[in-house]
Amino acid sequence: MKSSPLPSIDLLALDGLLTDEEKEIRRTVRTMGERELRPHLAEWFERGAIPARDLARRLGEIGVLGMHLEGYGCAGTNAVSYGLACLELEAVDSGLRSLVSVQGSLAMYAIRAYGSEEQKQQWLPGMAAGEKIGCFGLTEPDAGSDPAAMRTTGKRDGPDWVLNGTKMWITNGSVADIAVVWARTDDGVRGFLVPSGTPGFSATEIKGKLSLRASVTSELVLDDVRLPADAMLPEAQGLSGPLGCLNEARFGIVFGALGAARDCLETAIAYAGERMVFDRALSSYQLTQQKLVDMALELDKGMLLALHLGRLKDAGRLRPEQVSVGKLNNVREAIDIARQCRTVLGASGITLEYPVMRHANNLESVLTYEGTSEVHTLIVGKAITSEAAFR
Ligand code: TGC
Ligand code: FAD
Repeated sequence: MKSSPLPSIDLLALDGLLTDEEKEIRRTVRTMGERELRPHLAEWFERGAIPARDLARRLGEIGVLGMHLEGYGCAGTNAVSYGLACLELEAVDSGLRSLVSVQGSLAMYAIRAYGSEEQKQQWLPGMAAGEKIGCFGLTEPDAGSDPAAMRTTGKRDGPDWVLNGTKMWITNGSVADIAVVWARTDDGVRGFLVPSGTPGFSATEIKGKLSLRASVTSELVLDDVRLPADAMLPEAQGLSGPLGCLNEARFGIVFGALGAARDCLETAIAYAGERMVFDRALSSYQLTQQKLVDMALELDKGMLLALHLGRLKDAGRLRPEQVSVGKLNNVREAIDIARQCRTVLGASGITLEYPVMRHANNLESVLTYEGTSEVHTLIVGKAITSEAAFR
């Protein structure tokens, strides 16, 4: 059962802070998500499989892939609109937002920000249309929070590059046409564009996930992958290259996580209104109202934070540690909300009939990827103490 939207959750009338264009983009994504995607989510999640190609094309049609980038077939919206699109997609499932984050904020952004003109022309229009899917390979089996420890290498062999290594937990990996792979070279970390058919490149889907089941997660193996000189992204040198992409994707999560939380809270409020316990509606008990009110407050505060960061980004003034504040707070609150809503639904809360535990399970991944809560705590800690406590 999907509850109807409950505008009363917008206690602070935050909609009034949005422009007409932002509301229109939100409406488009919400309508598509509710009509075309939500009806399939429980089944996709249960099967652990999604029609990734069809999804990418449809998301391309509505213009959300790389929507905040300029030119090359991208919509060129502002950051707040991109955030709202992430929120509406994640209200359906975090896996959908992941697909869009990785395509637009990681793979396309890397090419847009660091690629040559030829690389941009070759890849971006098809990726914006959803005809080509991209992935972003930074994490390795032994280098997650600390990408500086990566072992994947890129070595010169005449004019060519030869890549060797393994990338782990890569969203979209085994459905991607193009992998952005980060590797250690003689002049620091560099990014490479690896077409999926390149000899020596393989991608295997990771099975057995209990979270983000409606998302493709893969291991990439690079075994003497030979690439021409122009496969390297010329404008990225050092770890600041991949970390610059992460700022973009983390920003989308600041909004996105609130979508999952909103969907849980709407479901819990509707359920509590209908569920009779001890002869009265569950929502009429003070203990229940305490839970619902605490969650509504956190949701609205999270939204204010997201909007503030979005306005800073649109003004070109958003700093990485501010993105960390948003990711840390909003994902932490979203997962708390999802777990609390699960209690409101009682036993029904553990099923796929309701979206709540699906969201809660997904948010376990969201808490971990794009920088764990601990990593973002340390980034903020460094910002306020000037002490780097990572290592
Ligand atoms: P550190 O020495 O601090 O920095 C190295 C260089 O990078 C620069 N830098 C940044 N540049 C842009 N944006 C940022 N946020 C940056 N943070 C740092 C820095 O200025 C320096 O530049 P330069 O020119 O001096 O060399 O690096 P460190 O090795 O101490 O690491 C810092 C730390 C721990 C914060 C960083 O490694 C980190 O963020 N770790 C977390 C890794 C992570 O988030 N991985 C995510 C992988 S992708 C993913 O999860 C996709 S999920 C799918 C989905 O989104 O749906
Ligand atoms: P580790 O780094 O081993 O961390 C384990 C624990 O140690 C965590 O709690 C962590 O916070 C803690 N920890 C680490 N360092 C410190 C410290 N200094 N102090 C205190 N505690 C610390 N990566 C990609 O590159 N591309 C993708 O598309 C991608 N998609 C993903 C999709 C999913 C579904 C998941 C789950 C992950 C994905 N990732 C992707 C990987 C993700 O970015 C990493 O899982 C994440 O960065 C954490 O790395 P790790 O799993 O190796 O954990």
